[in-house]
Amino acid sequence: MHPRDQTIFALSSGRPPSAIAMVRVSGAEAGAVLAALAGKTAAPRTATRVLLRGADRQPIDDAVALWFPGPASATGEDVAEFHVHGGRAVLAAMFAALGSFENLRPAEPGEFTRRGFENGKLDLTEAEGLDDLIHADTDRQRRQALRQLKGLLGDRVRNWRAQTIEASALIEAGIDFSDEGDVPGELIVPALAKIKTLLSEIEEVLAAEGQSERLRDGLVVAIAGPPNVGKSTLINQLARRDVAIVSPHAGTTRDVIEVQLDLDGYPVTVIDTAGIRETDDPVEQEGVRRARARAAEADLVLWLADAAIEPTHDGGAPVWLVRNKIDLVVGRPAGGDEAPARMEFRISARRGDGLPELISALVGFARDYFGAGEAGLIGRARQRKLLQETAASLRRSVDVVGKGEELAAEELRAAAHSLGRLLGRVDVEDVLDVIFREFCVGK
Ligand SMILES: Nc1nc2c(ncn2[C@@H]2O[C@H](COP(=O)(O)OP(=O)(O)OP(=O)(O)O)[C@@H](O)[C@H]2O)c(=O)[nH]1
Ligand SMILES: [Mg+2]
Repeated sequence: MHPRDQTIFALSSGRPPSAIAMVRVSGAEAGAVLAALAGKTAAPRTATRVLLRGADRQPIDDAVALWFPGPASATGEDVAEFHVHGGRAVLAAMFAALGSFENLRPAEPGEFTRRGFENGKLDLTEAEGLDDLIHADTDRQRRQALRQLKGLLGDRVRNWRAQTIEASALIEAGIDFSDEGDVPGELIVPALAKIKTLLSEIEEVLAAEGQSERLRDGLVVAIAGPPNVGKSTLINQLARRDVAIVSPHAGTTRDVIEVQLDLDGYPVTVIDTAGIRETDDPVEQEGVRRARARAAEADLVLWLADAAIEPTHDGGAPVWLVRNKIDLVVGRPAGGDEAPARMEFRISARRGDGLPELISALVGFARDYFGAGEAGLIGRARQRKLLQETAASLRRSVDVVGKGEELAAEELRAAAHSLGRLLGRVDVEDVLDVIFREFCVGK
């Protein structure tokens, strides 16, 4: 039997042990599996209490089962759900029982969603939204993913695709008429008007989106500077836990240490790096190399320096100068300075002075970086690229229509094709594997 036609099963809830675990079965055998394990059938879409038994008829668990006959199910196939106690031994017994059925196998990552996609339950932008929702760490990421999952982009794209096909039909009708005199103009004028409206709608979405797909990946802030200035102390303060070792010994940090922060709903990755200096120690040299590489890739560098010493720092991407250990010097108070050319802060990472100002400046930076306001319609680079291709084809169709309707029709077909790819309607086997591989098992 082809793997696609086999019935699949997986743990769809989190890592055991847990109070309750949810095991999902999807495919032609799901009903038979439910009947065999539970010893009875369950009414559709109704929670039914069942005593599950394995092949040896020994009880596995006292559970709740749900029966979703296809096509009115998440995958479009017959689906059985088992809500069992989330102990490792319970799940091991469950999987042993499921594995003993013929034509049943464990699901691949994302395979339930992929089957839903293949059965027309959701389009590709919605599937991407679903994956993003599962991986959303912050509230803004959640909202953006939910908009995709609810099909906000998909609905627009479907509409654009229908309009493109209509415009192309008008132009092709013009081609058929062209032997018979002046008819084409009557068809081409409305077609052109349609294309221009479409193009301006797509361009508007592309322009408004600015940075919204960045929200998926987050903003990277690197803490860098000479050894012993308090970089690790600062990352611990920002993370509010001890992620990095702090010591008075210069050259303590060697590896790059990362923490994920939620700054006002914006996902921010802060990295602590080895103090940058010339050294003979090969391990520290490697640490310095990694520190430089990560700081070079970061979206923002916090260059830490001792408050008492005049610092030097690399240029390049935005660099904020953060003078630490102000508790050791008398004079100016903590806080932020919008000094003429660059941002400058004075903090005590150990005592916490100046940290609120630094954090609120980081939130402001994140707000600019991600674009203010509600997240946009485009969630991924894949979607943006296809929309750009669509706009380019539409633009070319307007340009070439005077030279020949066939050329314009060809460009419109290309535009419809790009939109179809966006939805996953055409030509997508290559991207499907990539997209669904990123999913969790059980989804
Ligand atoms: N007085 C004072 N000491 C601090 C402050 N911040 C850090 N320190 C001390 O400075 C020393 C070095 O701190 P670390 O956080 O390990 O410095 P680092 O920049 O990570 O050092 P390397 O990893 O070696 O590059 C430790 O003894 C800290 O307790 C501060 O604001 N005031
Ligand atoms: Mg350190």
